[in-house]
Amino acid sequence: MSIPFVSRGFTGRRQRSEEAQRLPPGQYLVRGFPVLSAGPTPRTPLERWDFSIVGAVDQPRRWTWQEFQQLPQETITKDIHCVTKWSKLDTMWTGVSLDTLLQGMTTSAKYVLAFCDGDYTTNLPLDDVTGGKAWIVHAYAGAPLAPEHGGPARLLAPHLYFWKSAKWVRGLRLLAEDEPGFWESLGYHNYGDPWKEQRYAGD
Ligand SMILES: Nc1nc2c(c(=O)[nH]1)N[C@H]1C(S)=C(S)[C@@H](COP(=O)(O)O)O[C@H]1N2
Ligand SMILES: [Mo]
Repeated sequence: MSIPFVSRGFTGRRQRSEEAQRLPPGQYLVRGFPVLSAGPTPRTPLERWDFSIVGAVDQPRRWTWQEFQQLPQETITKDIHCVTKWSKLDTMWTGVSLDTLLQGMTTSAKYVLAFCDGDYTTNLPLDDVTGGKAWIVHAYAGAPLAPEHGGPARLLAPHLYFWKSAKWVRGLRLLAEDEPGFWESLGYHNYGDPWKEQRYAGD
């Protein structure tokens, strides 16, 4: 048996250039899964976990862990991009779309602030968590989300830098006026589009 090294070489180059096109400016690829946490990993038992939507809404909503699991689940595969310049391709998550969670709600809010166990927050326009762009995920690659990666559940908004994907998320506060979150008030960009390289305020 001879090894078809010519076609294998071609495949390798093609894969590398396809991967390169999926990398926003200034980013490099990682194969592992780095952990970036501003503080210790909180550990909330599932029986005490809930997810709520509060703030500028007609009726606040709250789901226990069990209720959350009974909502329609989606599995999505997305590339993720950290502001510290690593990107990871084809990460696979399972959870509930924010469209499902916000369905039928009446609000005049234009912004959301995600809040978490451990006091981390991050702000996003409401339009950036609706329209199939964001999920509350509780599994990674088919297994329960590890605590260091945000388990029991985290926000996933992969079209923005990964600091917007709040780990250990417990809810969203809907806001009429925008309010900077943890990193946003420490000089990170308010919006954080990786394709526009919006890393820091002023970028
Ligand atoms: N609650 C919370 N969420 C967070 C963070 C954090 O420190 N606390 N770090 C953010 C940053 S900067 C990144 S890059 C990702 C890292 O997620 P990972 O540790 O699963 O790679 O989580 C984001 N969400
Ligand atoms: Mo990050």
